[in-house]
Amino acid sequence: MMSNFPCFPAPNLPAKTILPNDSVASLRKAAKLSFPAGTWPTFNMNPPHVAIVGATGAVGEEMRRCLEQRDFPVGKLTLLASARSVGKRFPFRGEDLAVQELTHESFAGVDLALFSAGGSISLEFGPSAAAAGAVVIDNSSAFRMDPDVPLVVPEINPQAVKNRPRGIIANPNCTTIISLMALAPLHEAFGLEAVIASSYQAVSGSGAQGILELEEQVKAITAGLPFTPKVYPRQIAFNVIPQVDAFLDNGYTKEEMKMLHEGRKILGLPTLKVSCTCVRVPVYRSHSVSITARFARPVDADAARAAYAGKPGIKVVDDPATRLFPVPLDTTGQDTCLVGRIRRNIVLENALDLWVVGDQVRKGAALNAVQIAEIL
Ligand code: 2RA
Repeated sequence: MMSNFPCFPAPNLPAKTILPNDSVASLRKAAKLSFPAGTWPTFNMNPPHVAIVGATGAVGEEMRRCLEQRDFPVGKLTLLASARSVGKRFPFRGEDLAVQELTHESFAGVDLALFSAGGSISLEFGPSAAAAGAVVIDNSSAFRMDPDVPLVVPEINPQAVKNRPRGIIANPNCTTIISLMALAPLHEAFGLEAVIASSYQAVSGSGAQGILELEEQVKAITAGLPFTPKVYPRQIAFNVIPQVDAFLDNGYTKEEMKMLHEGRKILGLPTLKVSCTCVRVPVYRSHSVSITARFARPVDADAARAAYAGKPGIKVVDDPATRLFPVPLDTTGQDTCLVGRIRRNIVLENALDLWVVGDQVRKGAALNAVQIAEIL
């Protein structure tokens, strides 16, 4: 539908695995999971019956693609959505699967349920799926701060998947994931203490509606026609909007406070300080985050670049001499987050400035969920 625009949909991806399977093995090793790749001890059946809840949404569709591209061992795939989507069909491994209506009875026989249909659906149906015996991986914010629900980025805290008393594992917010992909290796090397960040968030973070609003406004403005913003509080075309999600009493938005609360939980740093300004930008896909991070120990740019060596899912793209730095189009449709503009901050002691970019539909949502399933 967005064919007039060069960056959406995401470029065609290779039919097969993007993140090599040895990366799955390295994530499992990091999680200290000793069983060999290709076995799935969590599930009684091998391969598992997988359900995607919210299968017609942007993230639900990307989950289906990730399962296929990464050769996730799916015995059966059930696509679930609201009644109005029943009958829509989607391809999966050469089959044409019909969407079924989500009900509390949908999870009989399901081993793994990937949820991406919003917080209220997760709250209502997640516990039913878990009660039916499925491991639930939830992309909404509904359970993220529940102490009995692990909040997992597989490259950072894979071991947390093992402790899931409610049978539910939460996928963090996209901006949190992308920021932490850059911060976690630095934390390991230098001891993270405080973060000040500004995000540049793509309209696909608001789902198909956000993409449509940007496209329609660009068309209307270039044709000299009037339009009324619907999804965003102000015009998003040729503009930036310093509001993502609802405002809270402290003047921050919910999205901004997620960086603090989720960052603390994932990194296991209850005293981590985070101040964030989240901004919506007229980019179709991939979020960028400008970060100033203060550490316990001295840092410099070379040591920071070295800290990323061998870390899965994050790559340094950083050579000011040749104007090499990551931009959102570089990560669109890609699995790896890119970090650049790494420099010592000249205001604060032991602090760095950096710029990280990642595809928020993939690593910020669908891919992260499938990676969690891979290490169960
Ligand atoms: C956004 N955080 O970009 C959302 C997507 N999860 O608005």
